[in-house]
Amino acid sequence: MKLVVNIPTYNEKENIESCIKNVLAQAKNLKGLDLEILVSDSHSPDGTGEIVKKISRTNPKVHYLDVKERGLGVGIVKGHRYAIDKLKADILAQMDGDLSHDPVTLPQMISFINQGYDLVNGSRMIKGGKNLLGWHRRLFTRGSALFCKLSWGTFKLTEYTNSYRVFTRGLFQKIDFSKVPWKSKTYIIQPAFLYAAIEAGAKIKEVPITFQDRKKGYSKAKIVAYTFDVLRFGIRVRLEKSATFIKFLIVGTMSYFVNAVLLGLLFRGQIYSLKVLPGPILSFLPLGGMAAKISIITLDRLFIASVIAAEVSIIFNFFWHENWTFKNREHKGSIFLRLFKFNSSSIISPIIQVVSIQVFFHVLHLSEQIGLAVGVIVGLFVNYAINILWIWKAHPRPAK
Ligand SMILES: Nc1nc2c(ncn2[C@@H]2O[C@H](COP(=O)(O)OP(=O)(O)OP(=O)(O)O)[C@@H](O)[C@H]2O)c(=O)[nH]1
Ligand SMILES: [Mg+2]
Repeated sequence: MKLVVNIPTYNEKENIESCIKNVLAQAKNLKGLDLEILVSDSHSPDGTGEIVKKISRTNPKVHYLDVKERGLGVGIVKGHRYAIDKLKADILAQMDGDLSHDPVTLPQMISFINQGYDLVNGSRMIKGGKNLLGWHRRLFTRGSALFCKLSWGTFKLTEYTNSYRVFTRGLFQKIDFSKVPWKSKTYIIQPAFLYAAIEAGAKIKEVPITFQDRKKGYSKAKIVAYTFDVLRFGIRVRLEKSATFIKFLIVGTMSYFVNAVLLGLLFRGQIYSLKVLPGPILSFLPLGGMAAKISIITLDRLFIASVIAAEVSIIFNFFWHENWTFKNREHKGSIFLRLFKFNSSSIISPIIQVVSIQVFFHVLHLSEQIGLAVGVIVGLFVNYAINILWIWKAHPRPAK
């Protein structure tokens, strides 16, 4: 198994040699792994490239890649691609080249990859982690993390804007980079890559790290522009997520109309109060007393019509969710199993409505109409949750 540690650099001549040395020193703690380093440099004018090339001439474990263009994302993405294609890496790691990230954490991070995690995220914000930057940078880190949590809905993840990560080749290859703004001049690649990993279904583990302030060289971070990018990215994610929910509501409304029209035609030959057929489609079925009974249920025209209309509307609903609302989510297993799950979960909403009406009327002594309205809304969210957690489970499928 080969681990390639990708170190993106721009003007790091004072740091890069020590950084490489510190990473290589971890080889003894990474038994069974072939550790190599790739410096993916944006053609630094300060001579970072010459230093790395000189080291790589005597040490075959150290590689230099000139990615030419500026941008942390360019260094990261082109670096990992090179590590996979040319260096045949199985595990990919990335860290800053200014000694802010301590390679002593690498063995622990790798151990989680060996336990089956797809991505290990170095965090300054879990127990044991430290952020030794100045107050305004700490504020940015915390503020961005809170904003990402809220806009992405990922409350278990604590760290979003740090680069120190380890992940599998398989995960990297699953990521849809057309949706990742990796050519940006800010560091938006850091949260955007993490989000893409979540979307690709990555199993993620966070480990505490200490983030040292750089001692030498200068910062290339553009914090104001980066903040705007984090905000813009979060809003985009939120809108995309809401788009699914809006589609869910549209399909729900449409299936109500399917249900209503069909009930009208089967039972009366009408669409609402508009007469369209000479008589009910189910005119051959009796109404009331003449019909067969099963305990308290009368199997008359109204009952049969409402069951057929409800079932057709459920199938209509399912068809649109399958091919539109949840199109990009995982469609595992047989379509009939999903249809069965959808069918059986459709009963939950009316149950919630009935319970809510009872509670509002009898317990809270409020109008049954309020109970119904609350029940409908709660039922809607419960149904949505069931759909995304049970039926079209897990993560969107990466676009082809
Ligand atoms: N390949 C490449 N790497 C970059 C570029 N800009 C920054 N980097 C590297 O990305 C890492 C993080 O950049 P830093 O300037 O340290 O940003 P920061 O860690 O947020 O800020 P400070 O630590 O305060 O300087 C460092 O290794 C930089 O050399 C770039 O345009 N291309
Ligand atoms: Mg730094």
